[in-house]
Amino acid sequence: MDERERNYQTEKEKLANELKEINRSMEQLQAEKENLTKTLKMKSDHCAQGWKFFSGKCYYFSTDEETWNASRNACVDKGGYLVIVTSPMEQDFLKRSKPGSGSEFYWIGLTDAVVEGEWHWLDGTKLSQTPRYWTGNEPDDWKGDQNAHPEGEDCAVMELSSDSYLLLDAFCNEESKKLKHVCEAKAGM
Ligand SMILES: [Ca+2]
Ligand SMILES: [Ca+2]
Repeated sequence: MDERERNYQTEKEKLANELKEINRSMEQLQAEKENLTKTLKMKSDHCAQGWKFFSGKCYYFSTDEETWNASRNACVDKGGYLVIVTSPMEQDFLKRSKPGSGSEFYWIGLTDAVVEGEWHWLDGTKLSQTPRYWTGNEPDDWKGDQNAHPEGEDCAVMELSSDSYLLLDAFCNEESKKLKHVCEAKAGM
Protein backbone atom coordinates (compact mmCIF):
# COMPACT_ATOMS: atom_id res chain seq x y z
CA MET A 1 0.00 0.00 0.00
CA ASP A 2 1.63 3.24 -1.00
CA GLU A 3 1.14 6.41 0.96
CA ARG A 4 -1.55 7.77 -1.31
CA GLU A 5 -3.61 4.62 -0.87
CA ARG A 6 -3.11 4.73 2.92
CA ASN A 7 -4.30 8.33 3.03
CA TYR A 8 -7.29 7.38 0.98
CA GLN A 9 -8.16 4.52 3.37
CA THR A 10 -7.82 6.78 6.41
CA GLU A 11 -10.02 9.42 4.80
CA LYS A 12 -12.62 6.78 3.91
CA GLU A 13 -12.76 5.45 7.49
CA LYS A 14 -13.07 8.95 8.82
CA LEU A 15 -16.00 9.69 6.54
CA ALA A 16 -17.67 6.37 7.41
CA ASN A 17 -17.41 7.24 11.11
CA GLU A 18 -18.81 10.69 10.52
CA LEU A 19 -21.70 9.18 8.61
CA LYS A 20 -22.40 6.80 11.49
CA GLU A 21 -22.32 9.75 13.90
CA ILE A 22 -24.77 11.69 11.70
CA ASN A 23 -27.13 8.71 11.51
CA ARG A 24 -27.06 8.37 15.27
CA SER A 25 -27.89 12.07 15.69
CA MET A 26 -30.70 11.74 13.19
CA GLU A 27 -32.17 8.81 15.12
CA GLN A 28 -31.98 10.81 18.32
CA LEU A 29 -33.66 13.81 16.68
CA GLN A 30 -36.36 11.56 15.24
CA ALA A 31 -37.07 10.10 18.70
CA GLU A 32 -37.10 13.59 20.19
CA LYS A 33 -39.51 14.75 17.47
CA GLU A 34 -41.87 11.85 18.21
CA ASN A 35 -41.82 12.69 21.91
CA LEU A 36 -42.50 16.36 21.28
CA THR A 37 -45.34 15.56 18.89
CA LYS A 38 -46.87 13.31 21.54
CA THR A 39 -46.54 15.99 24.22
CA LEU A 40 -47.98 18.63 21.89
CA LYS A 41 -50.97 16.44 21.10
CA MET A 42 -51.57 15.81 24.79
CA LYS A 43 -51.30 19.55 25.46
CA SER A 44 -53.67 20.53 22.63
CA ASP A 45 -56.30 18.03 23.86
CA HIS A 46 -55.92 19.20 27.41
CA CYS A 47 -58.82 20.70 29.34
CA ALA A 48 -58.82 21.91 32.94
CA GLN A 49 -60.50 19.64 35.48
CA GLY A 50 -64.27 19.76 35.16
CA TRP A 51 -64.14 20.85 31.49
CA LYS A 52 -64.94 18.58 28.54
CA PHE A 53 -62.92 18.45 25.32
CA PHE A 54 -64.46 18.74 21.86
CA SER A 55 -62.74 19.67 18.60
CA GLY A 56 -59.97 21.89 19.95
CA LYS A 57 -62.16 23.51 22.60
CA CYS A 58 -63.06 22.92 26.23
CA TYR A 59 -66.58 23.23 27.65
CA TYR A 60 -67.78 23.85 31.17
CA PHE A 61 -71.35 23.19 32.32
CA SER A 62 -72.04 25.32 35.39
CA THR A 63 -74.07 24.01 38.29
CA ASP A 64 -74.79 27.41 39.83
CA GLU A 65 -77.52 29.65 38.45
CA GLU A 66 -76.90 33.31 37.64
CA THR A 67 -78.16 36.10 35.39
CA TRP A 68 -76.82 36.22 31.82
CA ASN A 69 -74.56 39.18 32.69
CA ALA A 70 -73.09 37.37 35.71
CA SER A 71 -72.70 34.17 33.67
CA ARG A 72 -70.81 36.02 30.95
CA ASN A 73 -68.43 37.43 33.58
CA ALA A 74 -68.06 34.03 35.26
CA CYS A 75 -66.83 32.51 31.97
CA VAL A 76 -64.34 35.35 31.45
CA ASP A 77 -63.05 34.83 35.00
CA LYS A 78 -62.43 31.18 34.08
CA GLY A 79 -60.40 32.17 31.00
CA GLY A 80 -63.20 31.51 28.49
CA TYR A 81 -66.44 32.98 27.22
CA LEU A 82 -70.13 32.05 27.16
CA VAL A 83 -70.48 29.22 24.64
CA ILE A 84 -70.69 30.11 20.93
CA VAL A 85 -72.44 27.33 19.01
CA THR A 86 -71.54 27.32 15.34
CA SER A 87 -72.22 23.84 13.96
CA PRO A 88 -74.63 20.91 14.23
CA MET A 89 -71.65 18.82 15.45
CA GLU A 90 -71.16 21.24 18.33
CA GLN A 91 -74.89 21.08 19.14
CA ASP A 92 -74.67 17.28 19.19
CA PHE A 93 -71.67 17.43 21.50
CA LEU A 94 -73.62 19.69 23.89
CA LYS A 95 -76.67 17.40 23.77
CA ARG A 96 -74.68 14.28 24.67
CA SER A 97 -72.38 16.01 27.19
CA LYS A 98 -75.05 17.70 29.24
CA PRO A 99 -74.90 16.53 32.84
CA GLY A 100 -78.21 15.29 34.19
CA SER A 101 -81.14 13.95 32.25
CA GLY A 102 -84.19 15.60 30.78
CA SER A 103 -84.44 19.08 29.38
CA GLU A 104 -82.33 21.88 30.88
CA PHE A 105 -81.83 25.59 30.23
CA TYR A 106 -78.41 27.20 29.82
CA TRP A 107 -77.33 30.73 29.00
CA ILE A 108 -75.27 30.96 25.81
CA GLY A 109 -73.13 33.73 24.27
CA LEU A 110 -75.85 35.08 22.00
CA THR A 111 -77.54 38.49 22.35
CA ASP A 112 -79.51 41.16 20.50
CA ALA A 113 -78.76 43.87 23.09
CA VAL A 114 -76.99 46.12 20.57
CA VAL A 115 -79.64 46.25 17.84
CA GLU A 116 -83.04 44.76 18.67
CA GLY A 117 -83.72 41.68 16.55
CA GLU A 118 -80.15 41.35 15.28
CA TRP A 119 -78.76 38.32 17.06
CA HIS A 120 -74.99 38.11 17.32
CA TRP A 121 -72.67 35.67 19.09
CA LEU A 122 -70.20 37.27 21.53
CA ASP A 123 -67.41 37.03 18.93
CA GLY A 124 -69.47 39.26 16.63
CA THR A 125 -70.65 36.46 14.31
CA LYS A 126 -74.22 36.91 13.12
CA LEU A 127 -76.62 34.11 14.12
CA SER A 128 -77.43 32.01 11.09
CA GLN A 129 -81.22 31.77 10.89
CA THR A 130 -81.14 28.65 8.72
CA PRO A 131 -81.93 26.16 9.99
CA ARG A 132 -84.09 27.91 12.54
CA TYR A 133 -83.51 26.79 16.13
CA TRP A 134 -85.80 29.27 17.89
CA THR A 135 -88.58 27.40 19.67
CA GLY A 136 -92.29 28.28 19.22
CA ASN A 137 -92.76 32.00 18.68
CA GLU A 138 -89.36 32.90 20.15
CA PRO A 139 -87.59 35.26 20.07
CA ASP A 140 -90.54 37.37 21.26
CA ASP A 141 -88.63 40.18 23.05
CA TRP A 142 -91.22 39.95 25.83
CA LYS A 143 -91.38 43.12 27.93
CA GLY A 144 -92.82 41.55 31.09
CA ASP A 145 -96.19 41.99 32.75
CA GLN A 146 -97.51 45.53 32.30
CA ASN A 147 -94.37 46.46 30.39
CA ALA A 148 -92.26 46.08 33.54
CA HIS A 149 -89.18 45.55 31.32
CA PRO A 150 -89.40 47.99 28.41
CA GLU A 151 -85.88 46.93 27.30
CA GLY A 152 -87.31 43.51 26.38
CA GLU A 153 -85.54 40.16 26.27
CA ASP A 154 -82.07 40.40 24.73
CA CYS A 155 -80.17 37.31 25.86
CA ALA A 156 -80.42 33.79 24.50
CA VAL A 157 -80.99 30.55 26.35
CA MET A 158 -80.57 27.07 24.91
CA GLU A 159 -83.01 24.42 25.97
CA LEU A 160 -80.92 21.29 25.83
CA SER A 161 -81.99 17.67 26.02
CA SER A 162 -80.31 14.51 24.76
CA ASP A 163 -82.05 14.92 21.41
CA SER A 164 -82.89 18.61 21.04
CA TYR A 165 -81.25 22.03 20.92
CA LEU A 166 -83.72 24.92 21.00
CA LEU A 167 -83.30 28.65 21.54
CA LEU A 168 -85.37 31.27 23.32
CA ASP A 169 -84.78 34.87 24.44
CA ALA A 170 -84.96 36.00 28.08
CA PHE A 171 -84.08 38.95 30.33
CA CYS A 172 -80.31 39.46 30.59
CA ASN A 173 -80.06 40.88 34.06
CA GLU A 174 -83.18 40.02 35.99
CA GLU A 175 -82.78 38.57 39.49
CA SER A 176 -85.74 36.26 38.82
CA LYS A 177 -84.02 34.98 35.66
CA LYS A 178 -81.10 32.97 36.98
CA LEU A 179 -80.01 29.95 34.96
CA LYS A 180 -77.06 27.65 34.53
CA HIS A 181 -74.63 28.42 31.71
CA VAL A 182 -72.01 26.80 29.47
CA CYS A 183 -68.54 28.32 29.06
CA GLU A 184 -66.19 27.57 26.17
CA ALA A 185 -62.41 28.04 26.01
CA LYS A 186 -59.56 27.14 23.70
CA ALA A 187 -58.02 23.76 24.61
CA GLY A 188 -54.43 23.40 25.75
CA MET A 189 -54.38 26.49 27.95
CA1 LIG B 1 -84.51 41.36 22.13
CA1 LIG C 1 -88.69 35.09 25.00
